[in-house]
Amino acid sequence: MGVPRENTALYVFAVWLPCGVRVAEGGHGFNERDTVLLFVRVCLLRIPGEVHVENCIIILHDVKEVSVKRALVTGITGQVGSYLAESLLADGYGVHGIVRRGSTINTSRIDHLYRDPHDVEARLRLHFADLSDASSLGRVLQEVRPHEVYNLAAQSHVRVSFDVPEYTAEVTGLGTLRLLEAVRASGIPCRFYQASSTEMFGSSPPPQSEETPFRPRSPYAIAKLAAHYFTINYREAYEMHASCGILGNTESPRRGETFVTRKITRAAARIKLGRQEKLHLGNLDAERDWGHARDYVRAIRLIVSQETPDDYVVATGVSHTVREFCEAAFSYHDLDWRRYVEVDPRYFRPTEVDALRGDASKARRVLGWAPTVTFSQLVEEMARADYEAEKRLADS
Ligand code: NAP
Ligand code: F7E
Repeated sequence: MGVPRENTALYVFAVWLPCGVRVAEGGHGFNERDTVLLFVRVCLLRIPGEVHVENCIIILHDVKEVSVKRALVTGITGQVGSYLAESLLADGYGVHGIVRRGSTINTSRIDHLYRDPHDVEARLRLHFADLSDASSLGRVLQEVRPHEVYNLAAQSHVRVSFDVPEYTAEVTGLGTLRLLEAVRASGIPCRFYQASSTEMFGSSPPPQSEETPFRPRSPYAIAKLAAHYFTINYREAYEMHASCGILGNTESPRRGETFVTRKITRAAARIKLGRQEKLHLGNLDAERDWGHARDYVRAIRLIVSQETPDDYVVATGVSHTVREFCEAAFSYHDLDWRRYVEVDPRYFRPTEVDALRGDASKARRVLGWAPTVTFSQLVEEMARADYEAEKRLADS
């Protein structure tokens, strides 16, 4: 059974006992009528007492054509992947996520979406694979035969990319090529989304639009740029429906704890609760355009839904310094950030990106997209979520 396939029949049915009692009803999309009968059997076994299917009269009320799409998401356990999975599931998609094997289970961001795969209603499936392993990508593609592929997986930390440059190029850069090649070789006519980044603009001054020259300043940005151009090349060479979203800094309460926003909101909450004394940061003058992941996932879905594949900058157009973020996050707790924040040069980067502020005019014009969450709303939501989480820990 599992995830219904595209253009399968939706059987709306009821099951009656010979005595005239209706014992089950429902509707589900399956490939074959036999499967529906199997489903009915499952329903019957769930009711108290033993009932034999043969003793029932199964009435199929209706058969409708439904279209159930399948999406394959790499990086589903990450921040953006979790919001994207929510959005796709809400729209009725069968969502297939690629997860890599770790020594501990790493699905906390999507646990609320997960259902036992034996559950006939489960529409989220996870597959072990890795962007560094081409054979695993080819296998999952063949198993899922997706209509849409979202490539969100990456070694996504800029500072860390200076420590593991080769690995970053391998996964963030070449990993994208492996996935594109696996899609091309499979012949599956799916749409492809690449998670590009405004980090690729590097030292080009803001505002940065699709026309701004790329001047990358880190192994991460260079790897993302390679992935960006691989995607464009596959679009042009093989007429793939492949698009890139050049996203600005994407934040939310689910942001990784070592990115600056979350590091600040988490520390502010811990300091408020007496669980931490100081917060050590690097460059406080850096300017970033911070937007909410949920807004940006809306843009990603719009990009993929366009008839013609293309590339779009997705950003709020408003930037703030790291210092201003500190001020806002500590103020939420009525704290003066200057008493707690200390600069530690160990967090400086060998080459820094001074200022990012995206110009998303094209996304507004073509996609009709606009952000809804302001800077202060974002900081407040993150500060509140971290306070509640830290409070629970303190109370336990
Ligand atoms: P994230 O939270 O760091 O998530 C990264 C995801 O990639 C995780 O699910 C991670 O799995 C997975 N991954 C890492 N290496 C992998 C590998 N070798 N094979 C398979 N999966 C692997 O990042 P995010 O904030 O959600 O961002 C999503 C994407 O957008 C990334 O590509 C990022 O570079 C890009 N982007 C992010 C921003 C931003 O500000 N957040 C802006 C522009 C573009 P584990 O959970 O197992 O680690
Ligand atoms: O740093 C400064 C740091 O690590 C932001 C990724 O999602 O967005 C992200 O990359 C700024 C930088 O994000 C600390 O020097 C100061 O100037 O939160 P971040 P990032 O480097 O902008 C882009 C668009 C992506 O695509 C990436 O995947 O904050 N900063 N002190 C610090 N940064 C960190 N992490 N930690 C500090 O202590």
